Amino acid sequence: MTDLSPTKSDNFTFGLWTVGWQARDPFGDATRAPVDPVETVHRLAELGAAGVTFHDDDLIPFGSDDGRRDDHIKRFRAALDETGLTVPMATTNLFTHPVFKDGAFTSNNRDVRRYALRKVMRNMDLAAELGASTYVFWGGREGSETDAAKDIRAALDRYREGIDLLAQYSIDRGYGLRFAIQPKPNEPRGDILLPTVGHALAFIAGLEHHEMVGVNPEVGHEQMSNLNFVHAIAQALWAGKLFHIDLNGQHGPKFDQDLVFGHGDLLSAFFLVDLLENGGPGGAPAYDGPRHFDYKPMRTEDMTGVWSSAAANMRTYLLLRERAAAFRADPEVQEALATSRVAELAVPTLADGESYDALLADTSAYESFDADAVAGAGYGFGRLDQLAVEHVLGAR
Ligand code: GLT
Ligand code: MN
Repeated sequence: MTDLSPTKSDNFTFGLWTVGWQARDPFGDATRAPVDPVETVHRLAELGAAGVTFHDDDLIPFGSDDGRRDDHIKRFRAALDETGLTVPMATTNLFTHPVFKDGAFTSNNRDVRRYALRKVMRNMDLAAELGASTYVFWGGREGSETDAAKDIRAALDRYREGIDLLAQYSIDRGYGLRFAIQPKPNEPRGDILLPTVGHALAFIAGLEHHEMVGVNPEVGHEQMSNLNFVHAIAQALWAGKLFHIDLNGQHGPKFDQDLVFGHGDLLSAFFLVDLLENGGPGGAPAYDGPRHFDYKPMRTEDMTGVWSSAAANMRTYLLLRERAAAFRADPEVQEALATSRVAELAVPTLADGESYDALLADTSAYESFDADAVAGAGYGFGRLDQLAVEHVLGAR
């Protein structure tokens, strides 16, 4: 087995809010004490992570005056310098303070929308200063509980207005940030705008600076809608829009579990890693950005469990990467892939320069095509699936 100690070249990153989650839930109080971001940086560095990400309020408690703000930033910077950890991504907390109870960019209250934009701009300044290249937008409060109270078309106009303005701000200030919109179907709102990767991609196409906006899909968020996360990532890659990714685990459609990566739908996690690392069945260019873990250590755990769960995310990813490499290298898998005609899908359906007239003239395509005979042949997908399962289980 290959070495499974994470190194900076694996490009694993964590949000401050992940290991720092105090495990408050709608039914119970915190089970853990706050964690100093400086400690998080040191711990993550010791564990082999490459970077750390944050919401403005994770680093600088909401309401801090300028002096306190500077102190928090100075201490954080010093920890980054000491450890060599980077800040590849930052984001804004537009959901915790009650002022955002009806959303931020899409609140019915215009003053809240203006305040939200200012809050983002302020943290974009800091993100750029710390060298971030990606800015995430998770609109957890952008939504509604009742269709009586929200004009969804107007909300989408305001969402677009907000992202357009902030994109222009990044361009004018020379920040070079790329924006990544993070979909989620529900929770905390009853229904959230831009609920899936597909919705987000469609929204992005209508933005003024659409070229600098992509998606930040999260495993559990798509799976909450019973959608196939690997398909979502493949479509985002296909569209050139996978700007960032949030890895975690989820057991099907229920509340957002934010489990350790792989501790949910393990087979999907395997195929995801295979796609990111090897391009999946198509062998197309893979993702080369941070492998960002957006998980929550279980509420039952103490701090020992917090740091071991952080390590577990990286170890599980590396195990799956090793398993995916073994799967791709297995001659029997290669033979099964050929039997299943997987590579044939990459061949255009019409020949180079062939017109529909030529297709109409090709009697082998229709008149003499034996549909019943072709229908009778199996594709062997079950054998491939079993080979994948055996590789995941370490049986091959
Ligand atoms: C929050 C949410 C995550 C998002 C974060 C980014 S915040 O924890 O549950 O899915 O990635 O704002
Ligand atoms: Mn989540």
